[in-house]
Amino acid sequence: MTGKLITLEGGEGAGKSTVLETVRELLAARGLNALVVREPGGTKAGEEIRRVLLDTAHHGLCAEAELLLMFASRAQLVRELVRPALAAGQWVLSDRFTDASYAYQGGGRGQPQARIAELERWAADGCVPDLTLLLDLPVAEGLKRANGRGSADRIEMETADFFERVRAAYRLRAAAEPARFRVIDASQPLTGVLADVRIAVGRFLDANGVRA
Ligand code: Z5A
Repeated sequence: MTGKLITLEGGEGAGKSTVLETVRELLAARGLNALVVREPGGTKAGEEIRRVLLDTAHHGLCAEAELLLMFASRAQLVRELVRPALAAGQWVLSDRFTDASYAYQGGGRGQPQARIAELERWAADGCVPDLTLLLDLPVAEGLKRANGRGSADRIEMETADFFERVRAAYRLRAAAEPARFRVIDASQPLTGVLADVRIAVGRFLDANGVRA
């Protein structure tokens, strides 16, 4: 049986990294040793691409180059790690995936949805997550959390308006695909967020016949 792809999405400081470990533990408790990856990055070439994408020295990077670099990283990740793992029956847990391109490059930068969909088909090999946890919280709260961490990268330096568009695009995607998305209220204290994550992942595992 093929594995499943679970992705974590959300805006700045939404708590993806914090939640990721809990999801990994939930899978492990049911005997699933998940492959954990991140985007952009995850492979040797992808991590180089990530460095270019986030480096503030490239503040003049155009939206088209940014979109193509996100998908260059993703194309490599899908073929080098994600597809082989899924084919071997391993589950994959990714910190961001293609929904981030729809939200940031689509909603944030105004790149056409159809262009992103085309890239999703061929560059990402039509690889679509089975479950996506969207950690949703007001932009101001996310920026406050993220700002506590020191210097901002190239994308983190964007305006609050940009992040409002990103959030709106994520929420639209979640509303359009309710069977795949679980929207988690990330403005709650962490214990509440993790409780909701446990319920969502537990139900998904049950639905897929994965017993403890
Ligand atoms: N990007 C893109 O544009 N297009 C794409 O296709 C892809 C990505 C794939 C890098 O992503 C950038 O690439 C990202 C989107 C873009 N740019 N931005 N902006 P990343 O995922 O590596 O980086 P990130 O989004 O900047 O992650 P992050 O800011 O680290 O967010 P997070 O992982 O969701 O948050 P966290 O580190 O878990 O938590 C942040 C802080 O809040 C931390 O101190 C926690 O202890 C705290 N926290 C977490 N949860 C709570 C709760 N519930 N209450 C209180 N405090 C909390």
